[in-house]
Amino acid sequence: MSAAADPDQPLLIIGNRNYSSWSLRAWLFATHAGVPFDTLRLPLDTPEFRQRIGNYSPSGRVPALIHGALHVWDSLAICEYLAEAFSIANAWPGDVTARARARSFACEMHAGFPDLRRELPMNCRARDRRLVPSPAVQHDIDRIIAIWESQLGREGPWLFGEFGIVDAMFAPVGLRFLTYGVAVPTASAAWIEALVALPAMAEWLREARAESEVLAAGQAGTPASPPG
Ligand SMILES: N[C@@H](CCC(=O)N[C@@H](CS)C(=O)NCC(=O)O)C(=O)O
Repeated sequence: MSAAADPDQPLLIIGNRNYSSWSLRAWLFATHAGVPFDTLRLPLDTPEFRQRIGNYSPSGRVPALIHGALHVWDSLAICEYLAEAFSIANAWPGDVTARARARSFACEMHAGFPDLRRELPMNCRARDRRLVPSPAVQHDIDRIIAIWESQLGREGPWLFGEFGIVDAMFAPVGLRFLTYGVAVPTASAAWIEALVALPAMAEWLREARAESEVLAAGQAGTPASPPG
C-alpha cells in the first residue's frame, strides 16, 4: 500500500514488522477493529527512515497516523484517536471502574518496563532465545504476569472481555515471551495463544517473516526510547 492510496483514509506509518513493537500496537488495534487505513512501512535505522519520517511524525518515531490534516504520533494516542473517530465500541470496557483499571494497565505498559523492553527486544521471527533474565527484567516479567493473571479468568480470553487497547498494548510482550521462552501460568498462556490466533496478528507475523532486514539487538530504537 502506498501513501497516495486514498487521501480520505488514515495512513499509518510503521517500522519493520519484525522489530517495531510500538507500530504493532497501533496497527493491531486498528486492523482488528476493522478500521479502513493504508500502511506506509519505513524500515528503522535506514537513510530512508531518516529522510522521510519528519514528513509524518514530529517526534521522528513510528507509529504515526495521518488523517487529512491531522498528524498523531504515538501508539496510545493513535489508538485513542481511532477509537473516537471510528466509534470503536470495545476499545475500552464499558464500566467506568473497569475502564479506569484498563487504562491504568495500558498506561503502565506504555510508560514502563524499560528493562524488559531493552533486554528482551521484540523479534517476531525468533524463537528459542533462552536467557536468564536479570533481576530487573524478572521483576518486570513478574509484574506483567500479575497484571494478566489479575484479569484473566474473569471474562477471558481478553483482559477485559473483548479485545481492546489494553490487549494491543501488551501484545508485543506476549510475542517476546514466546521468543525468549518465558514460562507463564495457564491463563496467561491462553491469552498469548488467543493473541497469535487473531487473524490480524497472524497477518502481521506472516508479513514480519517476509521481511529481509536484520537489526542487531538494541538497534531498533534509541537509548532514550528503547524498543517497546
Ligand atoms: N512512545 C512512542 C514510542 C515510539 C518509538 O520509540 N518507536 C520506535 C520504533 S518501535 C522508533 O520510532 N524508533 C526510531 C528512532 O528512535 O529513531 C509510542 O508509543 O509510539
